[in-house]
Amino acid sequence: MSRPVVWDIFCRVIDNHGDLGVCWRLARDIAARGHMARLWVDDAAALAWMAPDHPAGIELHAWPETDLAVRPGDVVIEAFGCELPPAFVARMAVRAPAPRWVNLEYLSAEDYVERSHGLASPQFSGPGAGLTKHFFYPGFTPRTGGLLREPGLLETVAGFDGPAWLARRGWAPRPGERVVSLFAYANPALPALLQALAAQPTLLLACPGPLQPLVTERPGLRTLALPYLSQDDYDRLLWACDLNFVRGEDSFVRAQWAGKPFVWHIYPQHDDAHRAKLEAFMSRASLPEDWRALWRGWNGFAPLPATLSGLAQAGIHAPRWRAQLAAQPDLLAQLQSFLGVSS
Ligand code: TRH
Repeated sequence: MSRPVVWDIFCRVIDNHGDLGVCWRLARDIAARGHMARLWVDDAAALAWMAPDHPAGIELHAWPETDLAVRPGDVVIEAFGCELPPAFVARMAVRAPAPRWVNLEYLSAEDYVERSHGLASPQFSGPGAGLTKHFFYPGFTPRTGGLLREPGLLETVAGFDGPAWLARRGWAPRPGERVVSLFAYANPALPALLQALAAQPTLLLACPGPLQPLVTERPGLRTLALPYLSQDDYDRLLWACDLNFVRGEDSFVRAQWAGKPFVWHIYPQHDDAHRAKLEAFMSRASLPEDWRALWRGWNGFAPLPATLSGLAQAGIHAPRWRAQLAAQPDLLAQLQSFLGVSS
């Protein structure tokens, strides 16, 4: 395929910020590699804080409610199973050559991901009859699609001066304080966590969300309520902190690239399906046992441990796990080779 390659990314915001967060990162990565990304989204409001600067190479569009006279791109990404507008699919079906059509799935460490990654779904009826959609699964092993990791990310993290950045933002810890970020869903374990954090002088930087108004200070624990940051600054926050509490999908991945200890608040599902997903990741990453106890406690599957006794070991584990992940090609590089799209 000759350059520049045009990628259409379709995103529906179900709830929270992960759907858009992942799609925006993908669009940025595409643009950074010299391609063109058109992001079609039904609710772009969060981009006001997540992405105040729009880099060249990205076009932002409202979700097309009616047919648009637009030629579909070389690649069409249907994010997280959002259903593409039928009129757009009809245009895909008459485009020559046909666009490559990919359903980008949610991230999981479960075994089914390796089995399902790359599967084809030929379309026998409807406006896309004749096209073939492929399922592309992000993941943590070589037989998955990998994780988004823009070129140069780890070098940037390595050269980052966290204390200076925190000081510039006005969020510097006092001497002897550790710095912890908190981004989470509603969580009844919050009081127990605050107590455990206070066992050692801690500055807790609370991101917007349901827990932010509930975070209270006590001896040993100072807190600051942060505003919503841009994705770039949120990344820097993760790199600057000694420990990060993250949630969902995108912040969870970015915490792994930060190479710092982190605790994942998994997106809760009604049937408790998230429990198997949590366990699958913990064993895939070979998390230290003490640290797993904290993860289970934070996710409501066990009482929260009274202390963060696994923190030191988690600090050794995190950069090793990052190095293991970094040995695999990143998600966009894998997508490109899967689709035969030049970079
Ligand atoms: O917001 P989330 O809980 O999103 C979730 C998950 O993706 C979940 O899997 C999905 O099913 C659900 O959405 C619909 O957490 P996540 O994935 O970390 O997304 C948050 C995004 O917001 C991420 O891109 C980081 C970004 N962010 C900022 O840019 N600035 C900030 O200050 C903060 C706190 C987050």
